[in-house]
Amino acid sequence: MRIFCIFRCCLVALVMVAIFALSIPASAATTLSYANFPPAKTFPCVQMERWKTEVEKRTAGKIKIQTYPGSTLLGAKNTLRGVMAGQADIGCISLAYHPGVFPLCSVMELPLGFTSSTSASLALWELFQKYNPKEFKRVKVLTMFASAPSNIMSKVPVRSLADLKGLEVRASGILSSILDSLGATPVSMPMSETPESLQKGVVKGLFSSFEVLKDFNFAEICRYETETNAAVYPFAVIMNLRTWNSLSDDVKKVLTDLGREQAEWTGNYMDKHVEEALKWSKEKYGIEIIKLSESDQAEMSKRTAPLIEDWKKISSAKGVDAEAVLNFVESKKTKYEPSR
Ligand code: DTR
Repeated sequence: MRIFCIFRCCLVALVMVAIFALSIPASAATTLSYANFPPAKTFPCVQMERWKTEVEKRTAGKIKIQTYPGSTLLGAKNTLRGVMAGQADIGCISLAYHPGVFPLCSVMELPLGFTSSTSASLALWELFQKYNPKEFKRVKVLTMFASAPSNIMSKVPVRSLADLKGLEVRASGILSSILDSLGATPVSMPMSETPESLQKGVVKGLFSSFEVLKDFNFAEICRYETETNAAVYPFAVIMNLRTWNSLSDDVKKVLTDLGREQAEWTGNYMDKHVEEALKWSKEKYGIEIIKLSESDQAEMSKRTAPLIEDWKKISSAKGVDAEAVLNFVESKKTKYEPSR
């Protein structure tokens, strides 16, 4: 009887251990949070979801990414601080929302004549790789990319530079200075605040890449699209340093290997999406595409050129070898621009 009792106790204990062991996954995945400011269907968030899928696949389930689009974890202007402080492990930032903070990489906000997001994204990523600028020393940069070139989307037609005079147009960073030099009245704000400002009439238009016509449905309110093919907006995807240091070497390698690939993927996605968005906007809202006259285009180049000199002065004062950086970006532009 006693032996039977001991046997029964052992059996129960064994079953309990087995149940416990089965309930623990072989190795628990680490979940990382990723904050992004604009709505889910815009390009910074589309690239975020693609990055998440690739990371989860390539780390074979070791890493899970919890994404937070639409400023649900951190907003446009506090993502940089929030990631440094560990409120999110990863965040996507638009450099133009932080004037003066990125003296070297802000070169990409200048009117340098990039005509595609792909070429600008690759140039930006390689610029970062070459200089590893100290402006990013408090975070780990995972990838970078740039928007497509910026154009004016407005409620009233802008057929010439004269039409732009005094018009309130939304932009950010050096792109606001570009508008200023063209005679507009720039109103600086993150993209996430733009829909409301357009609705309320605080601004009469915006200066950004054309894919927002569809992704924010701006084509409904801004029926006039003036091609300026002006500067792009640079972005960085950053990680908290403590999070980065806690990752295993194989995971770090996956993330490192993905950096350039992700920049190129995002550029390609963006360039194709701009075309789709323009087609959609023409069909749905009959938008008008306006081209500036050659003399206005020449005037634009003349008026915006001093911004490059201003950037040289400002960045040199912060220890940047401005001339070398500009030459480097020019050489990448020549390498990656689609031949026309
Ligand atoms: N206009 C720039 C960049 C940008 C272009 N498309 C989107 C979509 C969502 C957010 C930002 C952007 C900017 O505001 O940063």
